[in-house]
Amino acid sequence: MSRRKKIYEGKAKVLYEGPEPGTLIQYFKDDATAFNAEKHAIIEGKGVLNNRISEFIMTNLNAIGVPTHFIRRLNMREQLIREVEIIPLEVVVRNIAAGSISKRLGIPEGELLPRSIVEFYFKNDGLGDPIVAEEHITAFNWATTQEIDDIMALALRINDYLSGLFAGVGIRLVDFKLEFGRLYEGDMVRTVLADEVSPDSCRLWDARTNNKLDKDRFRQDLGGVSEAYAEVAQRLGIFKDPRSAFVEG
Ligand code: AIR
Ligand code: ASP
Repeated sequence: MSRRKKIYEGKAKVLYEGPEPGTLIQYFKDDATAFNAEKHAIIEGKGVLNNRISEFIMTNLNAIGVPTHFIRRLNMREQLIREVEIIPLEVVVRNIAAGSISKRLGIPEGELLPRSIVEFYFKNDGLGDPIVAEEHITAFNWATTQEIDDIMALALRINDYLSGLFAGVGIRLVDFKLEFGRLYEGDMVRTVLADEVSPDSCRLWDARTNNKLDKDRFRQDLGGVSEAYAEVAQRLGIFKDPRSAFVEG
């Protein structure tokens, strides 16, 4: 990594100044954190896998007309993205009960939800990303009513597309987290998908065995984290030779 300017460092990624105004470089680290960073580890190769998986998903979403911040992958750990103003929400879409909804509402893990549910969390590490209602979002000006409508529509389209994409490779998309940003183009503002879509931000279960192929392997100390991520990448057809997932270059 060179002397280029660091714009932001998160738990699993770093953002650097991009080559042109309005662009940034998103670097994927091997760091994994959970439970508001109380738990931390380095998972060798995770950054490389998430870079490739997120590239694949963002490229496919762009192709079906979902606007994203993704421009192109630069190398094994970096991608060129458009600079956006991140909307301070974590948008979670759920198809099957797991994680916090099971805990909060007592719905057994694995139960199919009556319909897909979209939830909003206030993106604030200090507060542990609390769940919020649209009332809070608009009252505190985190997003406008129009932006909430756009986010809802995009989140459900992304859910439909990704559910099918994963089903096609024998994986159930249990739930996932999205982040959106404001893309300023002249005097226009557009809501676009930002951040990443990867096994760090999704729950992915093998359709046959219900084996977890996502970050819950780390959260629950199940082991085989990078192997599970590599399995997801391989099933999506990202690597012809799965061993190449672990070769950097
Ligand atoms: N998520 C939420 N915050 C950070 C992440 N990665 C993702 C989880 C899970 C979904 O959002 O990985 O796929 C719902 O998480 P939870 O903990 O609310 O059940
Ligand atoms: N990565 C977040 C944290 O550090 C949340 C999670 O994915 O569990 O707490």
